Amino acid sequence: MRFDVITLFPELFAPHLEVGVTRRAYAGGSLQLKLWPLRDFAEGNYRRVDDRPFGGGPGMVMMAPPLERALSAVRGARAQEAGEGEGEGAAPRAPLIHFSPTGRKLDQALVRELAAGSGAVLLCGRYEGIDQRFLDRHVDLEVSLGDFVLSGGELPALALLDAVARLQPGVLQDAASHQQDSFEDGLLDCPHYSRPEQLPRADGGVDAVPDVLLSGHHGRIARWRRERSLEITARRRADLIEAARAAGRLSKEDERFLRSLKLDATP
Ligand code: 9D3
Repeated sequence: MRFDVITLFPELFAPHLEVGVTRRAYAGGSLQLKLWPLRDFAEGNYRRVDDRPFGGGPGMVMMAPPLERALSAVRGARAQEAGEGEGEGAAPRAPLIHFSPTGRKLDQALVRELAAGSGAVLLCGRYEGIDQRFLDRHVDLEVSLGDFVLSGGELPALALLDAVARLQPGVLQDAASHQQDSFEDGLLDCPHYSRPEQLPRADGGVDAVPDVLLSGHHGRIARWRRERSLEITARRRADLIEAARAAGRLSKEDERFLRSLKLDATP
């Protein structure tokens, strides 16, 4: 699958291509990333991509013409590559996703949807935003990372690419780790422990690993983990318990455990 990114700061994407699980997705060829530096599509001696807002006010607005030229180049390159493979008729046009604080909040459902598709064009804004006429013409989906203020859309684009990359077949160490992900089953993850069994504390004591995890009892370990997931989810994200219940993902045993918790109204 192919992602094309239109950005003023293509260099921000280098680390994502160079390390860890995401590098494997690109090296293995399941994911392709093409960067389109917006400055390359600007005109004149100053290569301007921004200008003052009509109506006045602070900050600058990204101008439509360089964006139009960049998007045409992306569409052209995608059409050419689709044509080279030939075979079955025209592929559906890749969606244009604009990262914006006013967009729909990124979640695992959208990540899964994109990971199952053939890619997208990602548009990263800077300054106060992008000329609305360009957005109205071309944008299919606006996506936000959440209710906090960033300086542009590049980090949200990287977050989306990272989340999609780790869902590519063969990218995660073992496929079972998807299943255990928080949000894949709709509950928060349980705590994890590794060696040493006894971790010395500054006060002379030790912090031990919960006994059940050393018991070798796979059934009891699975139940303990399920209960820790249910407990932390009930305490921190009651909305996710409600959603899991509505989707029929809680067993009688889960419900019995949840009733046994002394849930505080105030955290
Ligand atoms: C001072 C300007 N803002 C008024 C509160 C508007 C504004 C414009 C552009 C705020 C942030 C930005 C740049 N942010 C993004 O492009 C962005 C973003 C974000 O800031 N938070 C969460 N998700 C996203 S996706 C893109």
